[in-house]
Amino acid sequence: MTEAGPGRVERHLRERIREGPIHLTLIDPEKSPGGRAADVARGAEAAGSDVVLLGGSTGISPETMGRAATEVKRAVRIPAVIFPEGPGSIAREADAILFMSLLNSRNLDLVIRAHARAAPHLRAIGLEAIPMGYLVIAPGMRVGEVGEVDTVARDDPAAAVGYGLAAEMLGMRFLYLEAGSGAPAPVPSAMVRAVRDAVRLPLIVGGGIRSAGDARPLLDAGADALVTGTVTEEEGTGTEFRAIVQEVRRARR
Ligand code: 1GP
Repeated sequence: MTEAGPGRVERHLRERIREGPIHLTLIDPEKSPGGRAADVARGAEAAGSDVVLLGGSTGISPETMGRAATEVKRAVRIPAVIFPEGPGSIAREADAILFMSLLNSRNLDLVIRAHARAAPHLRAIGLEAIPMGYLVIAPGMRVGEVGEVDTVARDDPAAAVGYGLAAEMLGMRFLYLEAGSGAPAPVPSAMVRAVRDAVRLPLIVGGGIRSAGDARPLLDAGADALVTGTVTEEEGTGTEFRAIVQEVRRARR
């Protein structure tokens, strides 16, 4: 038997997280033409962000994803990791892909079937797959709709804990709590705390984080990684973005 342990990017992330929380910058290749993805990636790395996540839009093509990954990899040293919306997001030019099951979707394609179709291709091109449970919390925004999600209610941390423990026991190696891109408020910190206390997986939190003030309670509650997308789409890697990354880095000390 060949051991199916963590790959190079996952080991790197785990080592970073052992020393404290990290920041992931989400870049949407569809909304970043003409070198913008590289510009944002450079700004993100300079600010101290740890990973570029590539994804966001529905209907992205492998060509668009591949171009963005190549551009980002030429521009920065931090890893470029695909945050997929489906098999069309797969591009061998990236460093790894979050191989994520949308745990609370009603659509079995998004839970496991698309994965079964994509897995042989991933193995063939040798792209590192990072196994992750992806859980959408209300309001869920667009991913809640297109993902046909039964969102976890914001006042029901026990439900999030149940999904998180199930992900852990199924052998997934990361857990992502998602409020939805552009959510008016992030995942409640009480829910992050409850999941942190119960689940032994690195915990990624995203959706609706727009300021250092939004980030602080999530870090205090034990989030291992914060994802931001909208803030960079709206104002690049300017003051607000840098303040969020600074807040994450302060929590590493
Ligand atoms: C979306 O969690 C990410 O999948 C980022 O959300 O765009 O609200 O930062 P925002």
